[in-house]
Amino acid sequence: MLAWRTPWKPGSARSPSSLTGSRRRYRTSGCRAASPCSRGQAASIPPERTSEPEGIWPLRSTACTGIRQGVVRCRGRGVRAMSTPALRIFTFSPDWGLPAGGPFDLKLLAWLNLAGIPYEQVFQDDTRKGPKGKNPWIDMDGERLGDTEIIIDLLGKRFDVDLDRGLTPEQRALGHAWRRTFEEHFHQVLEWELLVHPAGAAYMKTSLEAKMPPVIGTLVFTMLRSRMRKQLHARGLARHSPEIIRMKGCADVDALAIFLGDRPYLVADRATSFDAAVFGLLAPMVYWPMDTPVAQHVRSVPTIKAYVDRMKQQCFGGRGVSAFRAAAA
Ligand SMILES: N[C@@H](CCC(=O)N[C@@H](CS)C(=O)NCC(=O)O)C(=O)O
Repeated sequence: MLAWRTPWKPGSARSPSSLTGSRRRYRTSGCRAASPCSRGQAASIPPERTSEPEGIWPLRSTACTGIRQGVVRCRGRGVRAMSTPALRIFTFSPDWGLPAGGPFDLKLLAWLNLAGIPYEQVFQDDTRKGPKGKNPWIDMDGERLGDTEIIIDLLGKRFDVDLDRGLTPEQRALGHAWRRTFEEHFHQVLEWELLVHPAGAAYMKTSLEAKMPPVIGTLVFTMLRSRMRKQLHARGLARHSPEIIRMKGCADVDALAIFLGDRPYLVADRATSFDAAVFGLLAPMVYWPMDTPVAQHVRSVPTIKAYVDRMKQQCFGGRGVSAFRAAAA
């Protein structure tokens, strides 16, 4: 069934972020639209204006022409095929058999695919280009927006999709706690293994040197590693010895494995937004080839490996990195 949606009005709850203020109408197929009573259940985060003054952000001229090969168009799976806002997702390049190398990229892409929202993926490895200096970010109707939690909240309202519809307050609270654990603590462990641990650092150095001119690649790696060390020291994790860091990371993984037990998903019998988040943070470690200690542990726990494989299959159809690269060519 098709339904005309009310046009966006500035300040309305459903309004995403369009700064154009146009009275455009969007058509959606209503099959997955949230029922009126379920709307607004998701935590509401006020939209932020993040667009740059005209002329400063050379989005089309730089991001697109510069990395035209890095554009993948993903059609929604049947939910919205009509006139939809132009939605571009800026992520790191694909790696490790995944459609993007960043955990928060994977979270957002998984959520979008589960929600059936069509988008265009643009590879952009330079986080400084994002509105918050972090990957990923989106561009929708000309407005750039960072932070996956805010993006998901806004897109959910804009497209009337709530993957967490029907969850009890307790399920939401539990999902929230797991998401925060992995995004705020486990993420630090992931970053430490990727850029500070010798095995991760060696991989990243080689990878950057292969992508960039010789001296530049080495320089970028050195700057990135130094910045990450400082960030992780400020946040606390890098003040510990490698052994303590390993134990802290493994503790998150073991707790999750015990909690999951035979459950296919975190808090429901279907994938929710919380699964998208936890999957995003675990997936790089499951599939990257480096033998860093926590990644090795993640891969060795059958419950976790099966959970991540299940989510990957469901969200990305089990495609390998060559498929993602080929789609972008
Ligand atoms: N809370 C943010 C976190 C994003 C984030 O931390 N992205 C990392 C990559 S995984 C990043 O861009 N780091 C670059 C930096 O901190 O300089 C979100 O949900 O999007």
